[in-house]
Amino acid sequence: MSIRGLYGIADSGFPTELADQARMLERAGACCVQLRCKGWSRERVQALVQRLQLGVPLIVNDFGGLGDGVHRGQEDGPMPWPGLRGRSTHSLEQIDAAVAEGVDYVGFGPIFGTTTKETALSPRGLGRLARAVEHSPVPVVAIGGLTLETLGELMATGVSAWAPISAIHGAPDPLSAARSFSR
Ligand code: 3NM
Repeated sequence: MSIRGLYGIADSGFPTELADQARMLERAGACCVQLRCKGWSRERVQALVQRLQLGVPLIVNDFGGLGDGVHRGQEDGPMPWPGLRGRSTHSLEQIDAAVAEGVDYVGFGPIFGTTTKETALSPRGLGRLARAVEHSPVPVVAIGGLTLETLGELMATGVSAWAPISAIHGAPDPLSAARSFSR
């Protein structure tokens, strides 16, 4: 598979059931779906994964060995093996470190201001995103404060994929919003 276009994230911070979010993202054309279940036990995430039959790779935030892949932040320890592996990064140095540990893609953000994740980091902006894209030998997934209004500028950086959360799950019609991001 390739990490391209809409990188779907199903997020437990929104009221819609995670399985329904995940199926909706697949239907909208996401290249993969990440389960971001903050505060959930491994057992609870595992039960959800077992219930989900998706036609696209299922990537699990934090926990390795459950889905087709794992995504981890800077503080979340070494990458489990095997499977599709992604790491959140916020600088070129962190991209280098993630590439050295053998990740398949890097997240890069926050591009714009976000309220979905508690972060002390200032928005990286499109300029730094463009440098990250140029620098990284693996696909870059932009994240943080993404909207449909800025999708055109974002794509102009050459970024492989994008992972909007509130612009989809907080939209009046999430499927329609996700479809608009999926191009
Ligand atoms: N990671 P929204 S920003 C989960 O910078 C996450 O690594 C970020 O949500 C990072 O699209 C973020 O609602 C939240 O801003 C993205």
